[in-house]
Amino acid sequence: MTAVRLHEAQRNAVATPQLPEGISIDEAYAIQHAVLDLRLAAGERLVGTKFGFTSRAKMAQMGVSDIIVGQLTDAMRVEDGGEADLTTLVHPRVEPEIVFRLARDVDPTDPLADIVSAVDAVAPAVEIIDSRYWDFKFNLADVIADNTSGALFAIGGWRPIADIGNLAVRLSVDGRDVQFGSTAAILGHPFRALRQMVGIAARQGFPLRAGHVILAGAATAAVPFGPSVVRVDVAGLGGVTVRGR
Ligand code: 0L1
Repeated sequence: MTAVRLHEAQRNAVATPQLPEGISIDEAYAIQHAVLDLRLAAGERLVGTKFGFTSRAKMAQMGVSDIIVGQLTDAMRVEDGGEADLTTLVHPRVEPEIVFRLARDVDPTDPLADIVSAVDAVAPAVEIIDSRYWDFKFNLADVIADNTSGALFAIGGWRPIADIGNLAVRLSVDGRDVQFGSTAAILGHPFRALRQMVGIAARQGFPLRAGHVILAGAATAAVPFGPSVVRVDVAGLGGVTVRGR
């Protein structure tokens, strides 16, 4: 079964072949849910959702052109300043992001749901992505089924929600700046991504619960992640650091 294959690839950090051609987007999300169910059955807890391909830089880097959503569990979280064990990953990459926190439940099936007003805080974030597919190659259905390459994430200090439409974003590796961007790269404004979450969550059955976090998607292209210290700084929001070893 495909979900078991993807789950084992993630658990054993061994790349697996891409899915057969012809899988629809809805089928791909169903596989993603089945993979997530295996993680939850193993004791992990759902803590939020994450976007993929909300910026042109990421779409161009991976050759796809649609926003996608994956799911986050507590086992994927690394503390700010903490370590990411590289032996648990296949071919990881790192991206600079911002992350939202929901203060109350949002019902995605409610056409009047206002997700922006449900957000009480924002923070800088490091996302470590890791495709489970050979050569980090995939089409849209592949990457959706593979939980949008979700692997690990770290969150910096929370700040009250403010004007986050055009904040400078910097990714550095071992103290050397490697990517610069702006939160405006996230669909023109990160709130635009957030609003799109409601429709996707309704269609694909993602809960949006109080306390959940939502990673907004990378503001720049991803860079390979190895034994090093990566830091994301977002103007006005501060920074967050992860060490790979
Ligand atoms: O932030 C993002 O756009 C993550 C995309 C995840 C898919 C990938 O590039 O592997």
